[in-house]
Amino acid sequence: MSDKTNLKLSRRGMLGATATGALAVTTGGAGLFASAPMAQAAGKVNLAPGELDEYYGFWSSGQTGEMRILGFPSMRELMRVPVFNRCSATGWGQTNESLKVLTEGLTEETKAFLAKRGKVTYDNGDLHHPHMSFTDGTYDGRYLFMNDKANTRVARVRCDVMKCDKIVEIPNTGDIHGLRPQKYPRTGYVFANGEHEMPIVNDGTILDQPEEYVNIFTAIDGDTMEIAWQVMVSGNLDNCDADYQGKYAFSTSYNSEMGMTLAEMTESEMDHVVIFNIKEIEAAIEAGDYTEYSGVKVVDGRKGRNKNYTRYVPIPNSPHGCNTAPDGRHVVLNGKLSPTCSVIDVTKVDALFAENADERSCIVAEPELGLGPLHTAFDGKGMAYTTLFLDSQIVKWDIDKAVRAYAGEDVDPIVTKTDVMYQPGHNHTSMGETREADGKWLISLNKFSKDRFINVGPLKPENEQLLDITQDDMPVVHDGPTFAEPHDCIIVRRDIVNPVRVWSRDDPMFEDARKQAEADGVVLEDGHPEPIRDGDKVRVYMWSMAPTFSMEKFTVRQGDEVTIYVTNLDDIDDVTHGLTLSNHGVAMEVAPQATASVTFTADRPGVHWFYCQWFCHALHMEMRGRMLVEPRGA
Ligand code: CUK
Ligand code: CUA
Repeated sequence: MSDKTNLKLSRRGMLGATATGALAVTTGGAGLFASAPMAQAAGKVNLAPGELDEYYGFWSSGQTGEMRILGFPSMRELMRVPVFNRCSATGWGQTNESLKVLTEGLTEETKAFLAKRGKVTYDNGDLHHPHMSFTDGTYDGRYLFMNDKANTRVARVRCDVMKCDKIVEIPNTGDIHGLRPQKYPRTGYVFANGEHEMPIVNDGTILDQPEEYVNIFTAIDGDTMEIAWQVMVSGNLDNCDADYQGKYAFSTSYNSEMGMTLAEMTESEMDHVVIFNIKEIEAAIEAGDYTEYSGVKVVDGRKGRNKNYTRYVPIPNSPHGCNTAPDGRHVVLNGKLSPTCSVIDVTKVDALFAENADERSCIVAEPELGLGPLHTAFDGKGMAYTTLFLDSQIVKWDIDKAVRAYAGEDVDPIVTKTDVMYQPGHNHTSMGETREADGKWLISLNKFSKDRFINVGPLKPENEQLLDITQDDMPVVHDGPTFAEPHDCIIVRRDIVNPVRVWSRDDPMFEDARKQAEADGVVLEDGHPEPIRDGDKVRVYMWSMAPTFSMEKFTVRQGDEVTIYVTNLDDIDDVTHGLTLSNHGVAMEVAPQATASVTFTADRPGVHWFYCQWFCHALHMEMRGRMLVEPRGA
């Protein structure tokens, strides 16, 4: 630990939670704590009440399965967007609108498997990597894409309403991990890494024959969310990124040994990064050089099979993060088991595809940075920031110096190191994954918080720390706990993201509800005074307007399959209603101008209250009604 970090630690210790405040009131150079003159600071962390953030942060949540929206740099959690999880507040996983999203992209085989367990979809997920769509190398505010490692899916969130509108299961592979959208010319493809190897036809014919297993790289069409193509590769795919030319994608790959045990997986000194040649793969699809599995065209890009679709560049053992620099030229592959990062120069990749090319000729730097490099972020000014998991540090290093050192010059690329608390995984800079990286902020997503917060029991939050990278010693200026387990995030300038304030009445999200209403001769906005009976199916159409539902009561028979449609006629900002039906496990959110619906079996005779569970009005408690269930045979 350097003297500098010691000083910083003791300063933090002395000032406790007010360290940031101290920075804000200290002016130019005076006193012990004045290493950070205000004029240099990236901006305000502690916003006054009513002040708005400069950036949106889109956070993953790992095994919680949702996406979170934070105001950044204040780190205030603004919203949770359910995606792969079941949400009690919004009814995600229960409303017909969400169930459509959650079921339509599953394979027939998965649907049949779930049906035997009495389910229509999974209700857990493991969401690691949220990334926004790009146009011309920067975020365009259309969509966010994200992976589910737990159940091998990829989801899309619409940025206009901040709701998930598509989820697709990826066939032929196991456990989607790394995910990145194409940066240029636009997204385009969303690239998704299958992490765990398995037989491509996984029907039990091949079991304990690992030599028959394969790994799969998938390109999804971000506009349709259909699978464009897949590439069969050698080695487990971990993280990926795309270049700024629209030519290549890169995936770090550990376990090139294709081993099953830890010893086997880490046996050789070198693993590799796989480089995908997008034009060549598209040409292969065009020319018919593929095999179709589960309706997807799969190109064989395994090591030593076909020379045009992929290249395997040897890099040290078990690389993890894969990060393209905003300079459009360098791709950093983080060593994990190796204390190094390997740097690819994309201008040297074309030559790799020539015959007899030196397989490491695109590597232009391999700086030794510290223990456990996992992920790297960039400031757009030539500096890279790498998390050191084992050292619990962020190391700032100079890409150009690293390249020169690799070429033999006697220069040290390491600029400075800052301690973080503790064990950082991903880190991220403001706009850092785009051409418009602005070099203001860096967030370190630390896996362990240990003693940083009051104890909440054996299960602890993580700790996310904000570093001001406009200052040379990049001090930590904010601590914030998070629940399981944001792996990754992106920080997007707020002018890029423009969500609507109320739903549009013709939104495709409730198209099915509108069609059903039309078939029943009902206008959704008008509701219908009585339930509409269709055999033992009953449809109830009501509207909501604070503080009432259009129906004070409705009557159904025991055993009826009941669908309740609620259309929220309020078009005032923020007047969200909900419908909770007591003792039926039924609850949903209905935001302004939205329609939402839920289907259940009315199997409990008697009086059941439904009420609005989103506080909407002084008379919110009075916003309620009765469902009367006649006993069977009455
Ligand atoms: S992985 Cu979590 S620390 Cu899934 Cu992005 Cu590296
Ligand atoms: Cu409507 Cu509360």
